[in-house]
Amino acid sequence: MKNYQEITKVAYEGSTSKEPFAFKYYDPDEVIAGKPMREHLRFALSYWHTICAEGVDMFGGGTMDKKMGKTDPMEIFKAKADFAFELMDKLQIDYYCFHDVDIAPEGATWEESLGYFRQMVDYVGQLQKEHGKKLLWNTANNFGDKKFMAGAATSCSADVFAIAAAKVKAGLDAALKLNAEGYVFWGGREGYETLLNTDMGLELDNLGRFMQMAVDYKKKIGFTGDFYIEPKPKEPTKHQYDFDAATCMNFLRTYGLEKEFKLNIEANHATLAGHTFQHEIRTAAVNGAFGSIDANQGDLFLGWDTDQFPTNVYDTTLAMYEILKAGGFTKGGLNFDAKARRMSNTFEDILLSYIAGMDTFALGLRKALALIDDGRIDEFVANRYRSYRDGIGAKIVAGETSLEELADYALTVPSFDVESGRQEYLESVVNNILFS
Ligand code: XUL
Ligand code: CO
Repeated sequence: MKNYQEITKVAYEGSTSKEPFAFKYYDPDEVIAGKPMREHLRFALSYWHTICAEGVDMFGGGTMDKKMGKTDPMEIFKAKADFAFELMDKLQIDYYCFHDVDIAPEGATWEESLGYFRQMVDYVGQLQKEHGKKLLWNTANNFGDKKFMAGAATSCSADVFAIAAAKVKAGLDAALKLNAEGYVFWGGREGYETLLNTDMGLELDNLGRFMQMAVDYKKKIGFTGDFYIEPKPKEPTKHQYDFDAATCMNFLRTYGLEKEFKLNIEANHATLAGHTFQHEIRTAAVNGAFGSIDANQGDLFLGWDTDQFPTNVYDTTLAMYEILKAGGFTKGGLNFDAKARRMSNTFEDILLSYIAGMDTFALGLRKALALIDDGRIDEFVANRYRSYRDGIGAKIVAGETSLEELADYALTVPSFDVESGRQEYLESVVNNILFS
């Protein structure tokens, strides 16, 4: 196998290629269903996993050094940024995502940290221009530091609430400067370990107030990117307030924020919530809140967020099917919130894991379009609900009937037979498309 330096650009070679550092299904400029694959998929590199994480786990230290041979903190972060943009070039990835602490060193005080952050925002802004890349979204790490141990916007400390707000303000200033397509709010430690020490009502109201202030500031500075909430049910806290897509929608509606936010759906968070990835995307879509995707996969036998690169084509096909049905991405995209396994600890593995993930979504896109073209599934569903297109069904849908009218109508129905749901047949149609 070639080494990392030898690979200047991962190219599309088609499904018969055996070259490890080539795309088999992702052909960025190939136009399918009216636009190039790169515009359908809008792949993004996650800075925290790819540029920062070194393989540390609960039982052992790093297995990979990403300090880029530097020792001075600012030099380390500049070298990491140079590496990130070269990597995006090699992989033909157009977007990236970061937390504030991913791109800049932390100082001894907040003021010092803010200074470093602003310098690094300018630095990555310059690299963005030089490499022709865009920021899909940024976010604040309001969970890692000790001060956030009881949450950020839901902390029991008003001072911690204030520093969390300061970090979001700095993040929105950066988003504006870097012309980001969006800004993400993932709950971090917004949740609880035990209700014995928790004022849930105050915490949720404070979270609502925090989000409203972020919306007000966004409007004030004229940031036009999308705001996303990223649902997750557990980890790090036992119960996270942004449990799943439906819980997030309830939160947003309670605080009158539903028009200001969309959802960033992560595959592994969906499965931790006991849902399929497809279910969470559909839930976002039917609520008019489909925004962006954190692309990864979990291990169904493990109860935590393993953040593996997606390689399951069945899941990516059904995910892309939902995304296409939701109208595709507007400002969102597919951010690989995924890390190579601790044992996949070389720079070559970074390329190989992105290639695997990008090809799996590219194949998913091709197969989802084939499912839609084939038409059997859509036709089945449309036919299944045909009773709502005329007669009493049309009146129900139009809101033009009543319990009294329906009670009278029910007396005229000779029998109440429901047709077969044909699940196994439909699953065989998916297989037929996948393997032909
Ligand atoms: C955590 C997670 C985060 C968010 C951004 O599980 O997914 O990386 O995507 O904070
Ligand atoms: Co995520």
